[in-house]
Amino acid sequence: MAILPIVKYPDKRLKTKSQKVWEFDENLHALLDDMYETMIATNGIGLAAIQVAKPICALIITLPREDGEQYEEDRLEIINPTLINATGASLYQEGCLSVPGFYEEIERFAEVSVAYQNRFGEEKVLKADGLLAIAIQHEMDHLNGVLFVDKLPLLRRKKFEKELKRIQKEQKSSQTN
Ligand code: QAP
Ligand code: CO
Repeated sequence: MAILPIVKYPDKRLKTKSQKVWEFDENLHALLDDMYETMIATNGIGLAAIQVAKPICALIITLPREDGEQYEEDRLEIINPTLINATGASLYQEGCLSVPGFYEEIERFAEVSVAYQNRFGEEKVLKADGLLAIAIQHEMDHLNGVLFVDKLPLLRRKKFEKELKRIQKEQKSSQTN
């Protein structure tokens, strides 16, 4: 197992459209395990493979429980997802491991159903609402090369670009401090 470096905005690789997974082998399993370790180590609740520079349609989500802790048995691994139903709308203050330190409200579907494969290639369907529905949509956007900041209206996108400069300065100084 290993903690992998996270690809950060504005790295162009985050715009990559990920490729379908065909082989559900030990390489995939090792990647999913590394992604989980990386996500936990960086305080994430969701991570797409492209965020660790692997352009394949794989994402993981582990939401915290009521006690605020993440449990390994709640690991959700979603390969080759397709949206089969989506209803309603909800606003949530989103963040992203590839855009650390920036959070903004994004509108998403309130409820989604996705068809996907697990790490063994078995076909599954998942119906989700609440935070899980948000996380699934956020991570599925990564597979299409889309970040949550790409969905901001122009004025808030400008606010983001301005804040980014400040965040990048802070991160540079914390590397040398
Ligand atoms: C995507 O996001 C998501 O800025 C996962 O400094 C977003 O794990 C799912 C994180 C909204 C559901 C709702 C962000 C960690 C983690 C940061 C994340 C940071 C450290 C974000
Ligand atoms: Co993200």
